[in-house]
Amino acid sequence: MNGQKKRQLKTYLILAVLSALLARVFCSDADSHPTTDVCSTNTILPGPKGEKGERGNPGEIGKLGKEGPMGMKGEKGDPADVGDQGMIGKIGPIGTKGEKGCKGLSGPAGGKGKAGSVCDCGRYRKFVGQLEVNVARLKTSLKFVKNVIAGIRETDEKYYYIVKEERSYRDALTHCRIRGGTLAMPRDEASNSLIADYISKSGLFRVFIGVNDVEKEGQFMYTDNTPLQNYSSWKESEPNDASGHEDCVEMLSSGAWNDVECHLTIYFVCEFMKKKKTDLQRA
Ligand code: MMA
Ligand code: CA
Repeated sequence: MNGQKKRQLKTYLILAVLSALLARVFCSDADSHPTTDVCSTNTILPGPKGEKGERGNPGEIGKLGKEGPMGMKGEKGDPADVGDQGMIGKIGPIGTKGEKGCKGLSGPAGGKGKAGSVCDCGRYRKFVGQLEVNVARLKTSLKFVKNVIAGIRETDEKYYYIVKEERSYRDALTHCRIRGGTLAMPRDEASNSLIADYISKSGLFRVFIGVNDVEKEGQFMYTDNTPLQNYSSWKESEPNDASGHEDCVEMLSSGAWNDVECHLTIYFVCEFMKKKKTDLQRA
């Protein structure tokens, strides 16, 4: 059986079923109208072929088809446009040292030198060296004479010298002055203890120093008429003006001061200012 006949038979069957349904609707007893021939005959024979139906509406859009196979490799594309200029690169490592250059041209001749001296510098330096040795020896000798033979003591600023001659205060002061100094005036602990040590090491007990209250009783001054300031070294209970005439001052080997009578004759200690040294003399 071909497709066309199949469709024809299908159409007949549909028409027959429709006829039966129509007969039941129009031939019912409930209906007061009389039945027609169609109803009475109740045939199922096919009618004549109808005319061709109208053209149907277009179908809905079909589903998306399956993904096709991979296409062939395309041809190589055209070269792209030239890109922008890149950033400047990092500084490279230090290069190896270049080869030594050629020797330069000679410079212009220098001016004429001064006339040579007649000094034999080698001999001169030797002589100066010998002088330095001699100066060092003289310094050592001088120190020995000052400190051992003469028994002089010194600080940076002054020399002290004990005169082992018994004199009154007035004569002692004159003695020191004639020699360019004065009776010692200890103005601080350092110089006072230096003189005290000098007295005791000399095996002595007492010496006159340059302090008195001749001018005004009870008001002791240095012999250069400067007042006692921040320093004094009175022995305990001194000055006591024991005899009522103790206007001059002695230093004991302990460094302690005691007021005594000025006409007492005892040893005394002079002081001499050192001349200020230049840098060259100090070296
Ligand atoms: C002595 C004399 C005085 C001193 C007393 C201390 C007796 O006098 O040196 O100046 O004050 O001794 O005892
Ligand atoms: Ca006294």
